[in-house]
Amino acid sequence: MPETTNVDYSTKIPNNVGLTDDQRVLKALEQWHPGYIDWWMTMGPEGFQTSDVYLRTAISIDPKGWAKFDYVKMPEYRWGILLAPRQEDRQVNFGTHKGEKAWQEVPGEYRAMLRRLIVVQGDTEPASVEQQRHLGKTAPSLYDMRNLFQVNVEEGRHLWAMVYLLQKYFGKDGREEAEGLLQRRSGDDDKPRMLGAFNEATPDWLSFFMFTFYTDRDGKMQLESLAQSGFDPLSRTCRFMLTEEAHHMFVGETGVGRIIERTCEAMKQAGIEDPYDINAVRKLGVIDLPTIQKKSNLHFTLSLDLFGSEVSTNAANYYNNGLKGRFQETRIDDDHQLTNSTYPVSKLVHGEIKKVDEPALTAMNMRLRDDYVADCAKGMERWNKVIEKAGVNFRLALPHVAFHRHIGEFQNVKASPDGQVLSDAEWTKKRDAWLPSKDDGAFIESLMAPCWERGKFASWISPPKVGIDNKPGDFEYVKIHQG
Ligand code: BYC
Repeated sequence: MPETTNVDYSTKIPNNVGLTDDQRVLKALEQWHPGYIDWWMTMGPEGFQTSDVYLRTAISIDPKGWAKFDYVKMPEYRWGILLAPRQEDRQVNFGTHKGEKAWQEVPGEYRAMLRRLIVVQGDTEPASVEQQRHLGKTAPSLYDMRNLFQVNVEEGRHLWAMVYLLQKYFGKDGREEAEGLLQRRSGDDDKPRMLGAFNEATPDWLSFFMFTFYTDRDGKMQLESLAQSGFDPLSRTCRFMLTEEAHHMFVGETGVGRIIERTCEAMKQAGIEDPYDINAVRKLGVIDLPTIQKKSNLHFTLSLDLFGSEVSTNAANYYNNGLKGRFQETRIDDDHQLTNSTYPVSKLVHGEIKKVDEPALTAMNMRLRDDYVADCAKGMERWNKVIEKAGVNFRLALPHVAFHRHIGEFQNVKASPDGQVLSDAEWTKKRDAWLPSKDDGAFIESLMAPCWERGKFASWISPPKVGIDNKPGDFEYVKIHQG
């Protein structure tokens, strides 16, 4: 079957890339498949591999009807290879090759760079599944459990998407990299995942929702930039992945929003006016707003690190060579080459944080991060609306980009959430007021008891406004059979 908008289900690996006519790649993927299943069974959602989960599966790349919903046992999910449709006249839209026809094969001189980008992207997908594998056991409802598993199977599919590119376009080294993606493990001392945030623990559901809000949103920004790539198969792959990514951020935003809503509601019912009366709020079995702020600080800053250094020659090369663009590159009104442009970058100058103009080409990561921060701020405003509507006197805020950083300009700086540079001792004294403390972790953990009855929700989270696929509130999103 040639490339099409419909997905060919006759092969073991559903696809719209004509795998039946591409026996070499089909064989390579079929050989990789058992290792993937083995990884899924050992590192995927723990304890629910035999449960029936109401999942959506991509069946087409037509935006109007791309998914179908049904009960599926996760190991039987049809992980497919789906690329957005090819645009015949697509060009390289930026960098020194601007105006050339988009590449259908890997340009020899950029092979190593492209492979690196694809491997880094690919590595994050299984990492997040590994980070979240224990969460099913403490799911606050069947609805949330189903959303967790939906996110997990789709991250699995995103791994397949990157592995397809490696197997199809990078020969022997591509096959080795595909193996490596199944070998590394989140948080492992000897063979960790590649990027910092993907080696952190996701110990509880508030972390999961913050992760899907902040870290999946980095995923969105990075995929948007790779979707601009002059290497057309990468662009098409990322464009389809973005369709699925939207739901992951929905899960994060509404998850945190529902926790906030429940906290405010419980405070109002109990007549608690002071959001900082943490002990009184916690006694109600809900998560106090200051702790939610600290969790937000943690996940936001870990995600900022994922943008790399503010000033980066890697990023300049990716752009110059037409491999990775800016967020919504084609909508920006400039020359798309940026040889003479500058961009303001936050830097530490004589002990003060200032904006300094840098060549726009080397400031690519900073620019993408600025777009990201603006997108996060909009989501946070929606959370603040929930608090405001409940009549609670509290506002969540994003910390300054110099706060709690491990990559780039501010990695050796100790700054407060409002951007004041502090001594190590001052910072350490305040740390637990700004980031989750051991006690905060223990309190949240104490709330993490499973709530698996149909239509029921844990004490600390409100029900969603609407069900998935418009299902009613008591729908059995997961039929639990624990093996
Ligand atoms: N941790 O010039 P620099 C997602 C390394 S999330 C560890 O500063 P560059 C998802 C860097 O690799 C999106 N190492 O940065 C979300 C380099 O190493 P080498 C994932 C780091 O290269 C949720 C060195 O430091 N996709 O999809 O301009 C669930 C100097 O690099 C980190 C991508 O990231 C870090 N945080 O930018 C599931 C897109 N930061 O080469 C999925 C592809 C930097 O010297 N990746 N380093 O050994 C990229 O575009 C770039 O690699 C980065 C780094 C933006 C990550």
